[in-house]
Order: sequence, then C-alpha cells, then structure tokens
Amino acid sequence: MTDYSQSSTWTSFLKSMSSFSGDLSSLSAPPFILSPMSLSEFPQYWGCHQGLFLNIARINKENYHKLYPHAKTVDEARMLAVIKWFFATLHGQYSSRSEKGGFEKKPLNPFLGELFVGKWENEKLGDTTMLTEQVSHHPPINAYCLNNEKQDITLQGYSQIKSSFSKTLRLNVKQFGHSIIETSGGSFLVTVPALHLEGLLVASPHVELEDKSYIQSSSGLICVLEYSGKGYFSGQKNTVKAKVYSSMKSLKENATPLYVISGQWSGVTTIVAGNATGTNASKPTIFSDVSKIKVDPLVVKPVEDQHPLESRKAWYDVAKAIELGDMKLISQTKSKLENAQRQLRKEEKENKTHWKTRWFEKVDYNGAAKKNDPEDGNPIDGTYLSLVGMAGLSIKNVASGTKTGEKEDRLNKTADHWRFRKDLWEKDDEVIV
Ligand code: CLR
Repeated sequence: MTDYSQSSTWTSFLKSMSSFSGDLSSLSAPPFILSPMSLSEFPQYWGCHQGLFLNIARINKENYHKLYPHAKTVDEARMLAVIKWFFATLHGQYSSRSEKGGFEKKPLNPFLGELFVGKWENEKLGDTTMLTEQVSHHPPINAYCLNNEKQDITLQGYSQIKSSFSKTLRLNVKQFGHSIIETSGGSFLVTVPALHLEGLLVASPHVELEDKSYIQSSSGLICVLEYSGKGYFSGQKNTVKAKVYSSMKSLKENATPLYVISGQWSGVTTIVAGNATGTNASKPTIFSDVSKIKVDPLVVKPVEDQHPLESRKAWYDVAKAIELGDMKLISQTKSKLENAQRQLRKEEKENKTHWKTRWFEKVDYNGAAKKNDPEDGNPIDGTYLSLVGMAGLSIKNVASGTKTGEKEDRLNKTADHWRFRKDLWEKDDEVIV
C-alpha cells in the first residue's frame, strides 16, 4: 500500500482543513483521496444483502421459529431479522470501502436532480428496484426508495450530513434523515448513527460509528444500538451493543432487555436471549458473521443507455479523470459540470421557476396531523408519525435519533421529510431501471 501521508499534497490538504467552512464539497483534496463514485450511489448499501433484506418480509408464523429459535413471537423474530440485516448494511455503508488495505475517499458531490437507479435480480424472490434522487443541493440531501413487489417490501428514506473538523483533525459527521421499512407484517423506523473519520493524519481515513441509533417496530418492540470504537469501552473497533426491549416504556423503566446482541458490526456478533442480563440468561450464541454474508451487486444499465441525469453518465468524464489521477483533467471536467449547473440555477432564477424533484416530495410533518389524508397520495405519513411517536423521537429536522424534549427538539424547527411518490415514478417513462 502506498503511504501518502508524507506527500506535500496531503500535508497542504491537512492544513486547509483548519479553515474548513463546513462545506465538504469546497475541500479540494489530492486525487488519490477522490472517489469516482457519487454519494447518490450509497443507498445501494441498504439492499446489497438481498437475502437478509427480503427475510424481513418473508418471516411468518410458520417459519419464524426455525429461523430464530430464540424468538417467542413472530414480531420478535422479525425484529431480529431487521437487526441482522442492519448489521450487514452497516458493514457495507461504513467499512466495506476501507477494508483490505483500502481507505475512505471523498465521494463525488451529487448535483441537484442527479439520479441513480438499479436493481437486484432474483428469479425466486423477485427483483428489487432502487431509485435515488438528489432532492436538494444546499444542503445536499439524497432520497431513496428500494422496493420488491413480489415480497411486498419497501424501504425509503433520505440522507443528509453535517460535518466539522475537530482540533485534532478528526472529521465529525452528524447524520440527518432516516429509513422506513414497510412490509405486510409490520413496519420499522431506522435511525442512522453519528460517525467520525479516523486516520486522516496518516492519509488513511476510515469510519468509526458513535453514540446511538434506534430501530422502532410497529409491534412496539424497540432496539437501541450503542456504538464505540478502539479504546473506548472495549479495545475493539466497530463495537456495537444492541438491546431489544418490548417497548420504549420498558426501556425507560430500565427493564431487562429481551435480547442483547453484541460484538463487532463489521464482523461477529453474539446474542443472549431471555432476561438477557439476569441469572437465567441464555449462553451467548453466534448471531451473525457479516464477513460470511455474500454481497449482491446492484445491476446498473450501461452508461450508453442511461438518462443524462443518471449519475454514472453525468459524471463519466470526471470519474475517468479521477481514475487517471489527472488533477488538471479532474478540475476541467468537474468545472464543466458545475458551470452547467450554475447556468441552470441562473436561468431558473431569471424565469422565476425552480427545480422540480422527480420522484420524491417534501412533506411538512409539523402540520401532518391535519394533512394526514391517505387520499392525498402519501399513505406513509401515518406510519412515520406512529413509529416516531412510539420511539419517543423528535419529528423535527434534527440529528437522526434525537429524542423529544432534548435541547435540539425544543427549538423552533421545521419538520420536513422527503417521501417517495410511487405515482410519480409510475408515470415516468424517461428513466428505466
Ligand atoms: C452517507 C450516507 C450513507 C452512509 C455514509 C457512509 C460513509 C460517509 C457518507 C455517509 C457521507 C460522506 C462521508 C462518508 C465517509 C467519508 C465521507 C462522511 C454518511 C467524507 C465526505 C470523506 C471526506 C474525505 C476527506 C476529508 C479526505 O448511508
């Protein structure tokens, strides 16, 4: 592996971080740390373990005991299936790129309206399609929806980050947004954790997760996940402890969790069931080993067949330049794209129009109770409100997983969340998956 940490481009890049404005796109990093992949491709990590993802919908009264022998009810089994899938997505989202000598790179910053679409093909279980759209540029927000019709499962959500450098040159990232899973057997709200980048000084950045995230089931069951890294509670990187409670109320009352799953989210975790911390706790058994789960690659159309707004087509020249490591060509090709975007915004301003999103719409949940009319094209409103209420989480535009009553939640803030409009996608005959 090449050691870039002593190169002059890297040291001058580190220096530029001390004057960081909060806008990551303005950081001009040396070519070896640039990724040819746009952030709009990242939602594929939610679905790249198709078996685990679809199991959430396939668990039923007949099969749950075989799949999850610990589970007392089908709802508990479904929650365990969600956790198992979630660990696999964590590995994809946060450690797959920096494994095996690799390191985290700066992804391309999607332009407004950028699309990324693809599918996972599976004859037996049915295809899962994925749509993502960059719905905002300032601040950057990416919305996504994964759907498998045959198994009747949909995952939708959106992602936004706020980042800052600490004095020790650690990049701290707070995530905004969430995912919602809907199946005929129940729905889940999944919040996303805060993270930071370690290893910047040695030019080998990798992600470590921190703090907490939640998985709230419509059955009432809730899972709290606590993250820590090397030299914190344990000596291990990527440490996670997930506790499942029958409800938020029993969590608050400090009841004994139904299950405790712990280990490394990027590797092996074990489960302890039944009065998990008490005297009649079961022996820990292996819950999951992420390294043994195969990754299902997303199938994306060749660039020639893509719509001009599709990510890989739009970024084609830039990605080539990054692969060549040609700084001049990178900035030339990037400027071309950025100038075209600037021109579009200018024209919109002159014509007093604005960019219209394609498949997603912003829903204002501050007035949602009034507007919650299923006839109005947005049946998910009720699902989100009820899950977020059960979990005791804020509905506002605050860091993912913020509780109601916390300082941020008490501020006067918007509650705008991006939601998929299936009807708009069905009417779209320009973009095909
Ligand atoms: C995006 C949303 C995904 C989860 C996820 C994983 C890795 C994160 C990424 C998100 C946002 C961008 C990110 C990246 C790791 C590194 C990268 C924070 C949250 C930054 C922009 C890289 C900066 C590198 C320079 C400082 C060198 O669901």
